[in-house]
Amino acid sequence: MNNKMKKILIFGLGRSGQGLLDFLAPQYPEIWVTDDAPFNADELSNKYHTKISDYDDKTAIDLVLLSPGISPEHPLVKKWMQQGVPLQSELDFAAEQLAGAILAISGTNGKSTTTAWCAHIMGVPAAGNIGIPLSSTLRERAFLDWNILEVSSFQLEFSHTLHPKLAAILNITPDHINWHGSLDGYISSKKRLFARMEEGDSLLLGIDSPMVRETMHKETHPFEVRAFSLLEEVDRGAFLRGGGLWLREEEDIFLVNREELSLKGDHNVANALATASLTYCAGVDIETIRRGLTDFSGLPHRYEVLGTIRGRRFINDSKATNAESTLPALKSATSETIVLLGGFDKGTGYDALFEEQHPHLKAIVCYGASAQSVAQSAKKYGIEEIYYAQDLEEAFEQAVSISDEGDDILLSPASASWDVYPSFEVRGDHFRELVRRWNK
Ligand code: UMA
Ligand code: ADP
Repeated sequence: MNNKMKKILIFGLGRSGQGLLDFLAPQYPEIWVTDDAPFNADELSNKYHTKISDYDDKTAIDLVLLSPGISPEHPLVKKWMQQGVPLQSELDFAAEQLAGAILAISGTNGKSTTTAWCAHIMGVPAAGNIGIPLSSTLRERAFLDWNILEVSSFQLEFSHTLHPKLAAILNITPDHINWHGSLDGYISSKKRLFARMEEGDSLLLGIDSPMVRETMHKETHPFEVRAFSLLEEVDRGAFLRGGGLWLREEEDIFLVNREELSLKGDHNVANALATASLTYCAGVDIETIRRGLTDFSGLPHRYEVLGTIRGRRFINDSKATNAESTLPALKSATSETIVLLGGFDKGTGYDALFEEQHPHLKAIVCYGASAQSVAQSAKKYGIEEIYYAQDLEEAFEQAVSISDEGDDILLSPASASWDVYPSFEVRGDHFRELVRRWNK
């Protein structure tokens, strides 16, 4: 069948669905859409200048394009799978349209930072889970040699054709277990990133992560494997020697000292090592890599210092959506810190937050859907200063009321935002607004 005659259904009308509509609407006389939330097909038809029809199961669909948030357990998805209807992720479908090579970055934490850092050094736009669906950027990619993509486990669940030339798995700790059904399901999904890579391609693995080491690094692969580590000098890839960042290729190449990196903390040294190795493999010269490692300004919502008001420093780390990503914020604290913890519970537990002591942790304020689970873990490890709040606003008020001059008030929730907010950005912006109001 001529591709343009295919009946395509887009499931999900968020960022990914709209990106697909942007790309497909000029090419197709009719597109089917569905979403569990209400929407107006006529308004969409007007907006996209083609016929957008609300899906009903009388229409025989040839291809369903799924937004990443649609679970494989969704009744419609199960039905289509039973019926043998082809299902494809938005990212996979969009990636098939690319002319240039793909550099794809996945892992549990540090994906966006590393993706944006690579994009900064290579001077090309990033897309994918970083917040910009690839489908919405296809038109500007026709002449790009490289496409830098942040890829999530959700996007990989229905990935059958994605073929990166360069890929990285930064680290793996349990995440999104509710969604994938099990840790094995989560890891299997991540492995799809390199399932179609072949000789001549290169995979970079963060081997300080035991799960990456055990489930990916020990395996034999038909393509080149590099590694990065803060703890050992790797055979090929990037490592830390003394306080310096090094590449190991045909020879050892010194990059910069860790103090020169623009982003601080061990986790960002790891992100920098990954960035350096990936950009080197993509052909960037060492001087450009060195410069980019020292002048990258980072992303909002990742340990973003909002300012100091009446002696209290406010930090927005809304992107910390699991225990392992909140840990660096707690470890790097140098002032008494009150941390706001809570949100949508992904079923991965909070013990990792408190297993080691944080000398500057003054109090925790637990709020939202995961409040009780967070508090239970904290109690188990002897944390005494535990406060409770219904929502972020109440948690904020609670935190300022128990704070003193010189304290840090840190939003680093260790939970997804989805109990109340559509995204971590909206949650972080709400925190920013609360700080702004308190400043009056
Ligand atoms: N919807 C349904 N039924 C469902 C689930 C969703 O109808 O069961 C509908 C919603 O009503 C909504 C739409 O689907 O209209 C939302 O689709 P979506 O949840 O896939 O979200 P998008 O707006 O398309 O954003 C997605 C990613 N979101 C998720 O994976 C949940 C964004 O990642 C990504 O930036 C964007 O595509 C562009 O690629 C966000 C995220 O939280 C940052 N990712 C997770 C993470 O990083 O941990 C995986
Ligand atoms: P992701 O896109 O994987 O969620 P981000 O770069 O957006 O990662 O960072 C999300 C959160 O994780 C932030 O709070 C950040 O401080 C923390 N973080 C960043 N890099 C790492 C890392 N390598 N290991 C653990 N936590 C990290």
